[in-house]
Amino acid sequence: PAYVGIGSNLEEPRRQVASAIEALSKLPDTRLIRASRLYRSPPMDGTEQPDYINAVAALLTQLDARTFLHALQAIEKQHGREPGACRWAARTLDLDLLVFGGQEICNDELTVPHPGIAKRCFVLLPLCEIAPQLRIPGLSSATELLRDLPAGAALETVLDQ
Ligand code: A4P
Ligand code: MG
Repeated sequence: PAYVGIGSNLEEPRRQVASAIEALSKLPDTRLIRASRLYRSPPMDGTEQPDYINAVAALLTQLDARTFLHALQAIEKQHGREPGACRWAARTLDLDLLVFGGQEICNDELTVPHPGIAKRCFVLLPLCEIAPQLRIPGLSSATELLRDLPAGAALETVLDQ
């Protein structure tokens, strides 16, 4: 499967994330197999921004990685994502391609597995909820990565119910 990290911290983030999951379920030649619950955490760089809502979705797709990325970018755009905003700026919707089957990709457009996975509790917690045994190509399992986060890093991300 492909795993997609979903994040939002603007304009009703819970609604944005739910709507992104709905849009993912409608991608051509693709089937949504699981979506995690929603998790809440403060912005990673500690700037003055609203909290983020994050989730992870698992999909089976016949699209190639590049076409799949472009489909994710089209969904971001439909959700009012401002192009050209600076890195880590607040956003209505961010879709990151976390894992794409067993593939390791590194080119101008795409780095897979996503380089932030191992450091981000807001990715690892929802990922472990839906795929605890998943081996991240080039790294270890989702559960091992979560366990190896520095003490305290895991405390900032909470289930959003
Ligand atoms: N790109 C390369 N690899 C990938 C990939 N695996 N998935 C390229 C998606 N895109 C990939 O992405 C910039 C370029 O990365 C794309 O054109 C694509 O070709 P972007 O989404 O436009 O830029 P960005 O999101 O502003 O930057 P970046 O580095 O992706 O930021 P992150 O890592 O997504 O972090 N705090 C909390 N608590 N929760 C969050 O979700 N998210 C961010 C954004 C910051 N702080 C956060 C959260
Ligand atoms: Mg991104």
